[in-house]
Amino acid sequence: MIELFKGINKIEYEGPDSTNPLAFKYYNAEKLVAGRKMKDHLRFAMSYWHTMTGGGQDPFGNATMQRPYNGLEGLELSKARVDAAFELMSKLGIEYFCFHDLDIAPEGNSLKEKFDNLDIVVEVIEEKMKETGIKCLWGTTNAFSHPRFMHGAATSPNADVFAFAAAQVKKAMEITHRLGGVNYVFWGGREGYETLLNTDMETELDNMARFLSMAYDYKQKIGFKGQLLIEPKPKEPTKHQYDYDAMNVIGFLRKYNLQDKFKLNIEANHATLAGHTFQHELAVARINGMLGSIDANQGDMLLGWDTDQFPTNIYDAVLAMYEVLKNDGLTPGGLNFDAKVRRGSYQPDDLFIAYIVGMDTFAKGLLVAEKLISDGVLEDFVSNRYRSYSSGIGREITDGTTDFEKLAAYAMEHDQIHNESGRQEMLEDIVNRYIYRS
Ligand code: XUL
Ligand code: CO
Repeated sequence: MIELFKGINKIEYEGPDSTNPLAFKYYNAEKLVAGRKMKDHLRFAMSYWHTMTGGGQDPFGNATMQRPYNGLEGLELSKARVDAAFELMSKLGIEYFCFHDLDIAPEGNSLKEKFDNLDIVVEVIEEKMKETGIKCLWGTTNAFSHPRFMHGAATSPNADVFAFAAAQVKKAMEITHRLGGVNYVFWGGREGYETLLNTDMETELDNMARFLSMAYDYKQKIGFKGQLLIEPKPKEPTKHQYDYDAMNVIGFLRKYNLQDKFKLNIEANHATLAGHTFQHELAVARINGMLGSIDANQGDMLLGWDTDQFPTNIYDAVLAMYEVLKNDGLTPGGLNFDAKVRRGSYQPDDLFIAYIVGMDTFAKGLLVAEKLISDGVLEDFVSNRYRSYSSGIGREITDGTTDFEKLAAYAMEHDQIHNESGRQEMLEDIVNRYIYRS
């Protein structure tokens, strides 16, 4: 095997005191945490699009990334990217990858050519998977970049586009199945609208449900066992995306009786764009039994768009892992770094350092969250806060043995209300202490 990322060796765990930027400080793959290996809690994945395909372009400037495959084109480029991807994952000890159909092979001049290209590259990927033991966390379809999707894919007013997108998902699902993928993601890149002046929202939503329902039927037909996931996002690229946030998607799935067929892939930066915390979105998915997988990244508090930065915020990582542990893990989901290095961080070692800090942040987040849970500090406080529902009138409310007349009679006798402090600052102090010490 020709080494592409020369000068970068396998990244090792050196512990919290290490100052080596190319070493893990907290991520110790084999370390047991609450009876499970760290790597099995975290199930880290590489995003093919940001890591291999993205070049650092932004609306004001061209690609900046210095990559070993720069200068190549077509299938030659795709194959070199496969080599680079598997070298990077092996060196970082990342055991999963996620991909869009368009990330791995050139678009070609026809649908047939597109599919032929995919078949060629998938064979190369399959070989590499065998050689390295690296697995596929999920596949997905890019039905948003090409101009044909300017008005949407499954929600396009043009039925030919609906059919094209169906053909693409069919193929991408077959590939994911062939590669042993354990999930399949639907992110509705252009499934939304710009103005209701030209949009029949009811038809578009019905069509989106029809599309997802046919996708599920096809999954059953080919015996693909992967979990289907929907990734909510409130805006960008459309002004209003239909899969706005977790609760919105859950409501949509329930309306069309699809709730048992799909789960959610929650992305941190999408949560914040929707005006929620990452933890909020994870908690909504979890309490509804729909937390499937995570796109781990972070946004910028001062910017209103999806900056897809590598996650470095320890506070958010702790609270995210708190939800993951309360969900008893994510399997078959994982933590996909849907993140890209900043445009100025153009050197190959920047890419490794970015993954390292993301992995370390979530490893530390896992350690802190596990301690918070095993000590029960937050859970005990919360359950005590709701104790009025375990006996007396509260118990009658939860048991469904009371009504408004009985409640009103009770309130007449108990109208001098006493509340207790919510102790938010005390709890924040506890979380801080666990971060400092764990
Ligand atoms: C876009 C986004 C996508 C999905 C997969 O914001 O997050 O990369 O994760 O299509
Ligand atoms: Co994403």
